[in-house]
Order: sequence, then C-alpha cells, then structure tokens
Amino acid sequence: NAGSKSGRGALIVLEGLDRSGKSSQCARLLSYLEGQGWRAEGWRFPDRGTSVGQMISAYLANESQLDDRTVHLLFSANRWEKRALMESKLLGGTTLIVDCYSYSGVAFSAAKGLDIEWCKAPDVGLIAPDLVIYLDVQPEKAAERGGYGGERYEKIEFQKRVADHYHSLSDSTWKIVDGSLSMETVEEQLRELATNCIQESQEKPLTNLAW
Ligand code: NYM
Ligand code: MG
Repeated sequence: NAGSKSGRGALIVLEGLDRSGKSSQCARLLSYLEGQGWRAEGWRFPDRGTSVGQMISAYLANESQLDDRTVHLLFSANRWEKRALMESKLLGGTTLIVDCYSYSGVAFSAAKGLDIEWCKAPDVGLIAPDLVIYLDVQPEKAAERGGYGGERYEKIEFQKRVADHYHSLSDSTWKIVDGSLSMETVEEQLRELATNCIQESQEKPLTNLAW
C-alpha cells in the first residue's frame, strides 16, 4: 500500500558519474513506483529534444565547439525551458524521477576550471529537488563498466574532478548510495528512499533551488 496519493508529486534527482548506473536505476525505480500506483514520469537532462538541447547534443558529440561558459548557460537554459512544465506536473501530483540536474551542471563545468559560484548562479530559482540520490562509484570502477562512449567528458581524469565537485555540493537533501553494490541492492535502497520522499513531500510546498 503506497498510502494517500492526493498531494503533489516529488522531485527526485539521481546524480552520479557517467556509468554510475543512473539511467538503469531511474528506469527500474520508475516502473516500481508506477507498479505501486504512484503517478510518475522519468525525465533526463540534458533534454536533447529541444532546440537548446540539440545544440548541447552536438557539442557533447564533438560535432560543434562552444565556449565553456556558453555551454554551461545552455545546460542551465535547457532546465529553465522545462521549469514551468515540471512545476505543473509536480503540482498535479506526478512525481518526476530525473536523471541529472543542476548538480551535474555545476560539477561538470567546475571540473573544467570555471568558478563554482559562477556556475551555480544561473540555476538559482529552478525547482529544488526533494531528494537527490547520488550513486557513488569510484571513477576507475565506472570506467571499467563496459567503458565510456565517445562523448566529450567521458575520460577518467575528467570524471575524477567531476566526482570531487559533486561531493562538495552535497547537502541535507542528498542521500549517497554505494553504486558499486549489486544492481538489486541499489534498486532496493532507491525504492525505500523514493517512497519515503514521495510520502513526505505530498503536503510540502515546492521550493526553489538556492544552493
Ligand atoms: N552534463 C549534464 C553537463 O555537463 N551539464 C549539465 O547540466 C547536465 C545535466 O552531460 N554525462 C553532462 C553530464 C552527462 C552529459 O548526459 C550527457 P547524458 O544524459 O548522460 O547523455
Ligand atoms: Mg552519458
């Protein structure tokens, strides 16, 4: 029994390095929640379906070159263009399971050497997550998992710097899950964290990201 389902949905973000298992765990969590009768959707950032998202996608595939600050602002704009829809879904009672959000935005850009406070600023005012689940996997271990694709950022030295920045961003909404455990063990932990979060968020107002 998933309890009362009358309140707002929860904003649940999964963060972690490339190959940390985020996408697989998002999919598993989503089907579990739906099976429990919760209204839920899976989202991911960057959302490559918009015109801003297509610019980001070409950049990640090394098909275009963009200045570091410019691409940072595009990633942020890609979240801003979805903010109104996120808000209406959440207020309408749909939980969003989001694969990467502002924390990736800051961690990846800061790993290039951009000032971290500068990186945070454009995301102030986006919807604050109710829960951030960080899938913690050693960069070396992540790289071993079937290797990386050919996209920009999928290099071990870079991922190590990203990991350091992620850790510096964690606050009270973060739950760090050991992503090196079995798929099933991680899945079980995420089910419990997400269910508790959804139940607790139902009567809470939405808040804005303030860092
Ligand atoms: N990424 C993702 C950023 O650099 N900034 C951001 O704001 C976000 C949301 O894009 N590995 C990076 C991290 C990801 C990469 O995402 C591509 P995907 O969905 O794994 O293809
Ligand atoms: Mg990827």
